[in-house]
Parts: sequence; C-alpha cells; structure tokens
Amino acid sequence: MHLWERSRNIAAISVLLIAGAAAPASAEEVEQVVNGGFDNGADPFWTNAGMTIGLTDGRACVDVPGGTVNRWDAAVGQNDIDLVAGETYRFSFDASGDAGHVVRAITGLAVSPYDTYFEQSPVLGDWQHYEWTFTATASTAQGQVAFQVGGSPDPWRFCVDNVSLVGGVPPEVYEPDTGPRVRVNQVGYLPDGPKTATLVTDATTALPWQLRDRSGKVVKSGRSTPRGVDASSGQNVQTIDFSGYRRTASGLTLSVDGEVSRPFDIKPRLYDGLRADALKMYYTQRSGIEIRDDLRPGYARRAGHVDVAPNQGDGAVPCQAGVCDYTLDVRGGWYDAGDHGKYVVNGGISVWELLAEYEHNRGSRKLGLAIPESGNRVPDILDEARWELEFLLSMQVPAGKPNAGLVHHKIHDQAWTGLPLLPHLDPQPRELHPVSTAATLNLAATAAQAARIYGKYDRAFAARALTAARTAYAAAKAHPDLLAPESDGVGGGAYNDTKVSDDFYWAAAELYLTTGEKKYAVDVLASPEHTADVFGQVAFDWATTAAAAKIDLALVPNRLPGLSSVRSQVVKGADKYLAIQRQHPYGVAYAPANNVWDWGSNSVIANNLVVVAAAHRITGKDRYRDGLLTGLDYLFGRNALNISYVTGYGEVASQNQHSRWYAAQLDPSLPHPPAGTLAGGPNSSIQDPVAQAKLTGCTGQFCYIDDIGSWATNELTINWNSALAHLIGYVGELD
Ligand code: 9MR
Repeated sequence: MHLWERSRNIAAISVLLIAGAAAPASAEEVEQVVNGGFDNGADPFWTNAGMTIGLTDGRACVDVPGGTVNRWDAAVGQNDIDLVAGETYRFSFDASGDAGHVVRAITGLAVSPYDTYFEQSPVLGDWQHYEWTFTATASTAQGQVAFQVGGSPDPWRFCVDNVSLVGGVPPEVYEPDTGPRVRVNQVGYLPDGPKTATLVTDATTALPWQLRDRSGKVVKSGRSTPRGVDASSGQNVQTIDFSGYRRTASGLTLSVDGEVSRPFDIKPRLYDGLRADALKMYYTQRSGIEIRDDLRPGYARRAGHVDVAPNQGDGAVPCQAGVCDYTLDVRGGWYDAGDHGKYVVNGGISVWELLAEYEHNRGSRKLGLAIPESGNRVPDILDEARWELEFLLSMQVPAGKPNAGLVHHKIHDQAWTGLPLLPHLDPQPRELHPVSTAATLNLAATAAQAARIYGKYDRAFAARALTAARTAYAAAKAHPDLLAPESDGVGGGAYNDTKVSDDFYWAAAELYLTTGEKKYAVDVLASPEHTADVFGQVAFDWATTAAAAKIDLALVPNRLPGLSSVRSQVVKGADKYLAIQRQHPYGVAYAPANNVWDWGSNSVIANNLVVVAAAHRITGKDRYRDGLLTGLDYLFGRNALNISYVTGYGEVASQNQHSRWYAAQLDPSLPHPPAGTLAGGPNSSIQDPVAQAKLTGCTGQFCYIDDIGSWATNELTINWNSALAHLIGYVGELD
C-alpha cells in the first residue's frame, strides 16, 4: 500500500471519529517512518545477521538464519526516528512468518544503551495487521523502529509491509478487565474460617447479598457494610461477611448489587495442593541440573550454566576485573527470578524461610515435591533447600585467599540478556561480584540454621555448614562495613544492602540457637535490633532480616535470657498488622506510607502474615489465625484487580510472570510459570516500560499488570515464593 493512501485512510477514520463523540487531534498526526510501504525499494531500512531484504508483491521479506540466541541477533529496522517524550504514537505494520515464529517489534533507541520504549512480541502466521498505541518516555532524534526476529534454532521467513509510526495520536487509556465487582478469594474459604468479600460500588448504604450454591439456590443471605473510599484502590467499597456459613461446597457464588462473584469453594484442606506447589517451584528454578520431564511434565529443559556452550558456565567463574584473582566453582543453586543471576542475600532469606517452614511446621516434612532426590529418606523440602545451601557455601572465599571467610555478594551475567532465553542458551560471561558483609552474614545465618536441621540426616554436611557459619560470622565481624553498592546493577540486580545490623543480629541469633554458645548470646543481647521494634511497614525481606531472627528466637526452643520479651515483640508486631487489616476493606495487613506500594508487595503482605502466623503459634489465639486467613484472601482474588496472584489458583490468575524461560507470552512453545508461582504484585514505582505505558498515574493496588514485560510488577522470585510457601505451610498446620 502507498503511504499517502495510508495517511488518507487514517485521516478518513479520524474524520469519522470527529463526527462522533471523542475527537482525536487528527491534524497533528505525523508519520515518522520513511518508505514504510516499501514502494521505493527497501531504503532506508537496514538488516543484520547477513539478511537482505527481498521485495515480494510489494512486501519486504527476509530469510532469517537459524541458530541465533537473542531476538535482536537478527533484525530489520529503520533509524533516525524522532521521538518526543510524553507524545503518544500509533505503531502498526502488517506481517507474516512461518507459523509459530515470533517477531519482537520495538520502538527504542538506535544507539547504546539501546533502551526499549515500546515492545510487543506477537506470534506470527498468515498475513495480519498489528497495531498498538504507546506514549514515548524519552525524547530522541536517534530513535528506531525494529523487527527483531532472532533466537530461533531453525531458519524461517519473515515478511513485513506498511510499517508506520504515527505521532500525535490520542493516548489510549488502559482499562484492566476486573470482572464482577464483588471480589472473593477465588480459591475459597475454610469451613470454620472467616469468610469476607469486598464489593466495589457507588452505593453508600448497606445492600442485600446472597450466597448461592452451584444450583443457584440461596444458602445464606445478609446485608453488606459500607466502608467508604478505600485509599489503596481509590474505590468506594462495601464489605460482606458470610463467616456464618460453614458447610463444605464447591462452585459457590456471592451475589450483591446486581453482580455475581467468580466461583469459589468452602472446604477443609483448601491449600494442600498449593502447599506442595509453592515449594515445587524451586526445582524448576534450579541451575546446574537438567529438569526432568517425568518430574515436571512440560517443564523439561537442559541443565543451565554447566560449562556447555553457548553458556560460559559456572564451573570456574572469575571475579569482575580487579576484584579477585581466583575463580570459584559456583554451579548449582536456584536462579533468582526471571533472570539467570544468583544472589546470596536473596538466596539467604529464601533458604531461611524454607528451613523455617520445615522447622516450625511439621507437615512440611512429609510433602512430596517430585524432585530427583525424592525417596532418599531426607524430607524433600530439605533436599530442595540444600540445592541452594550448597551454592551459598560455594560463594565463600576459601582459606588462604584474601578476604577468606567472606562471601561474594552475587554472580551473574556481565550484561543483561533479553527474553526469552533458556538458561542453557545464555551466552554471557559470568562474573563474581565483590564480597559483602550482608552476604557473609546471610551465609552465617542460614548455614547455622542448616547445621541444627540437617544433623539428623547428614552429620558431615551439618558440621561443614556450622564451620562455614562460624567462619563467616567471624569474617563479617572483622569486616563490618563492606556494603554492596546500588550502582552494581548491570547484567543482574544490585541487591544493595546498606544496613547490616539486622543481618548481624540474625546471624548471631541462628548461631546461638544452633550452638547455645554464650558468645553468640552476648551478641544477640547487645544488638540494637534486640530491643528495637522491627515490625514496620515491611516486616522482613531480603534486605531487612531482624524479624526473621525474632521469629526463630521466639519459636525454636532456647534459653536466651529475657526470651519472653522477644515473644511479646513478635505478638505486638502481629497486633499492628491485624490493626491495619481491620481498617482495610480488602483485609490487607499492609498500608504503605503515602500509598506507595513496594516492589514485590505480594511478598511483603505474605511476610507480614508470617509474623501473624508466628503470633498464632505463640499465643494460640483465634484472632491471629483468622487474620492470616483473611489476609490470604487478597492474594487469591479479593483485590481491586479481581485477580489471583498465584499461577494456577483461582479462576483468573497471573500467568505471565516475567521470566526468560516460562515465556509462553513471547513464545508459545515455552510454558507459563508452574502452578503455585506468586507474582510480585502492585508496585507504585512502575520502573519498567510496559507498566509505564499502561499504568502511569495508577493508584496502589492498580499498579500491576500480568504482562511478561513488566519486570517491576510481575516478576517471580525465590524469595517471594518462599513467603508464600512458608505461609501456606502454616495454614496447612491449622486443620
Ligand atoms: O526484589 C527486589 C526489590 O526488592 C528491589 O527493589 C529491586 C531493585 O533493586 O530488585 C528486586 O529484585 C530483582 C533483582 O534485582 C534481579 N532479579 C529479579 C528480582 C525481582 O524483580
């Protein structure tokens, strides 16, 4: 098609719209792409990877070579595109490709650092029109429109025509599909547990509701409670309490205000499947081992980072330039998240939470996780945690080297890789980053915890862990201010941790709990964290670990002087979370300052509930049990978006979490994340371009999108699933 024809069509459409209701500023719409219809040859489009553009029936076609790694390794594009920050563009083209192949269509920066302002990765087939609208986040005269077609093992053919980027179009407002206005826990409720729901409505007076069984018969009814405007969502809401209904049933619905909720169950042992699934997620995150299809149907993949090309392997990883003169064998461990990095401070809190699930919740010992070690007489949860513990131990600087006993903060790729990218196909050099006090104390804490837990199954391992923990703790005391900087975030996350008094406290506590030695008790008692109220907005996470110490001191038998005060601190912390929850019409035990939701807010919510679970264990009081059950409802659909944040659980659930290998959204031959994977959740800071394009100006709970490109709101991580696993583990102990 000739471009002038195209502009005329656009103008015609606009005129129609002007005659209608909303009138876009059609006069200012300006085409940015030159010769997008390929009517004057292929100039000024470029290609790489040895491809040449052939013009067939007025369309531009390329033969894409097989065997490239990243999408951008083979591309067709045009440079010198002007982009203006804040201006909205309509990006469109027609394309075809051999069935099932994917094009990553981007608008971005043509020069380093090659920022991507907009991207979509449709799966190709027959000739089809594609069109999206986005708002540019930067101004540049060096923009680019490109079609990235690399990453396929086999050669294939890609054709494109009518490439257009029109500026000055009216912005499209993103409206999430939130379904019925009555929000429930889509997984369900325990028969003897609390049962609450939230209605989004303009009504300010109480409304009648009905609970219906599968056949539509009303089994209970009542009136809702107006709650006014909820700050976390900006919605006017009412709450519904149907706790009085205690019968077991499936396919129940709640009707109110002309709306019918998504279906849910009331039944005992509601979360038994998830208890295992939340832990089974770790096997598929493993580095250094093949994932077996018989154990995880649909998730089989080759071992990642075991020194087989194109991987550069984790078998002998050097440091970043100038950091050390040795290599370490750091194969194994879990990939942190959707990336291929391995970070000690995040591995630390994840292992702690899994080992605490084992130590505090007896049911975890019998869980079958379908892992290669299953059947070896060691509880599966311990085998899984050991996969990461061995990695954490391998990150410790060996005796005889400078900094011996300290622990490297992280190991990851030298540069960021794109999506999708299976672990074994990652071609980047891997590097050890400097040692840090925080990483060293993470090893001290978790290896000490391991030493008391694994002794029963493997004395040699327990002894090795204890030696490593003692050595690490002493090394950290000798080097208390080696802080991982925020700037070290190229090719992997920074995980900068600038406060380590909490990590010292946690390591001392675990060492004391394992050894009973006075010197560690002295350090615990002398720590400023010991008397501080650590139960703030975020009870604990990878950076803030004092609460983990307090929970273990409160729950693992020990003789620390003044122990009752630690227990009462945990209970008081839980009381704070319950007070927040009572005020919250969605029952969330989290109310961030200024309604600025944290990165990974779902894990913050889960970890705050872990404190509530600890208080229940300490006191046995029902209000803690009820609070943690009500708190779970939010994660499974009782929220502003009406979505369950756990893959495979609930009628509408997150399934496109940001991951380089569960990248079904980008490549249908790859799987979605396994069932039981927790999404990060609303993050007010929306750091990624997808969230910025769709969610700018979002209020709290609305700062989330189930899109694989939204790494700031929708990643999956080992520390978020550990929060879920630990919490669901405790619920599994309740009935
Ligand atoms: O979960 C981390 C979050 O708390 C931080 O604010 C954020 C920025 O440093 O990083 C998050 O962790 C990411 C890590 O840096 C790299 N792997 C994926 C992690 C989850 O998004």
